[in-house]
This record gives sequence, C-alpha cells and structure tokens, in this order.
Amino acid sequence: MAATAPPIKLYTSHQCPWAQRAEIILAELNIPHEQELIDLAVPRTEEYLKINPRGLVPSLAYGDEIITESAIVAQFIADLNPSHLLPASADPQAALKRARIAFFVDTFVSKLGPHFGKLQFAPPGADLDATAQAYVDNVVKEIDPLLADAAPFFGGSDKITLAEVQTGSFVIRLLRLPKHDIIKDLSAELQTKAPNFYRWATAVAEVPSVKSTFPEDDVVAGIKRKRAQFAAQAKA
Ligand SMILES: N[C@@H](CCC(=O)N[C@@H](CS)C(=O)NCC(=O)O)C(=O)O
Repeated sequence: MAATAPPIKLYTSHQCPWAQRAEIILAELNIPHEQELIDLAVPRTEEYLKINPRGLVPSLAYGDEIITESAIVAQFIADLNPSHLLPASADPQAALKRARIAFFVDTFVSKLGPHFGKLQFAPPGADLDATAQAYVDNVVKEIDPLLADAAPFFGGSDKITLAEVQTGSFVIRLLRLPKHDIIKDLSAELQTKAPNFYRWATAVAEVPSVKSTFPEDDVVAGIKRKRAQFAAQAKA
C-alpha cells in the first residue's frame, strides 16, 4: 500500500505576490491543502515566528517539515509533483529547459522587480516617469527576447510552466493595478515595444490558477495599507 502523503498547509496572505506564487502552483496542480491566513497588518504572533523566524509569507508545512521563501516553496511543489510545469528527467533537453526557465525567472525578478516595487510603493507625488521608463526598457532589452517562442507560454508551451508560476502574480498586477490608479498604465507602450512580452502577459493574466488567486480588491487594499505605512516611516 502506498504511504499517505504528508498533509500540506500553506501560511499565506492573499495580498502578497510572493505568497501568490505558492497559491498558483497548488491551484494549478489541484493539490489538496489547508491554508492559514497571516494578517500582515499586525505583528506576527510568536507561534508564526516559530514557523518562519523571518515573519514573512509564504511558508509551507509539509508534514512536520517547514519550507520558506516563495521560489523554494514553488520549486519544492514542482519537484514533488512532476507535471506540465517543469520537465523532471535527467535528459539533457529537460535539464536545458529547467535552466532556461530558471534564467527567465531570475531575469524577471532582478531586472523588473526593483522598478515594479517603486511603481507600487513610492511616496505620493514622487516622479515615477524615469522608473516607468526603466521598467519598459528592461522588458524590451531583457525579457521580450526570451519570449520570442512563447506559444502562448514560456518555451513554446501551450500550458503554463514554472516560469509563469514564479512570475504570474507580478504580471497580473502589472495589467490590473492601473485600473485602480495604483500604477501607470504601460500596456500601450509594452504592446508596441515588447510585443512578445505583451502577448505572453495577457495570456498569463487569464490563466485560471493565476486569476483565481488574485482577489483584486484585497490586493489593492493591501498596497494602500503598505504605502501608508512607508509614507509614515519616511516622515518619522
Ligand atoms: N523573499 C520572500 C519575500 C516574501 C515577502 O516579502 N512577503 C511579504 C508580504 S508580500 C511579507 O511577509 N512581509 C511581512 C510584513 O509585511 O510584515 C519570498 O519570496 O518568500
């Protein structure tokens, strides 16, 4: 008889794009699990700090084992459940595909992340034109070429891959937050200057596991709360 799989519990906040990575992969692979919501508006409890001493979400309990850091949580779930997300074999083509996905995710986070953070959380009245320009320039130079064969997903895949799991939460924010006046609408410029990226991004934002883990109003409320917190810290 097969051993029963250890229960999975995700400590998460539906407002957090890093935690959404874990929610996306669990939804995409239909993995039964329990969720515990961590309220980011208040200090972490002693109990949660024992689970994750950094006090961040997400954290994943796999039986008695705790895994933290969203990229590692998503990779762990992908490794545990061979699927369309990531080829698992030692075949050189599969290893190459994993390397390509890892490079894409690394580039997305390192080249776009800092600019996107500033676009969302800069103090009111900040001049964000240069930041928006830097974001677009990096999409054009660094990301668009990596999506030349997207169909519509990374590496010519017709289903999402680990590349979309790790970046989808940021993509859906890029496309949805302008509607709430949280960030500037870069769609028209991206559509013209980075057509591969724009096509890919619009497909990613429609994926059920990405959409269903993005409670828009809750996310907007979380960003407003964090902005107010940063503004108060800057004044102090
Ligand atoms: N590098 C971490 C980043 C996670 C992170 O920054 N989470 C934020 C929420 S989006 C958090 O828990 N912040 C604690 C707080 O706001 O008090 C990961 O990828 O898991």
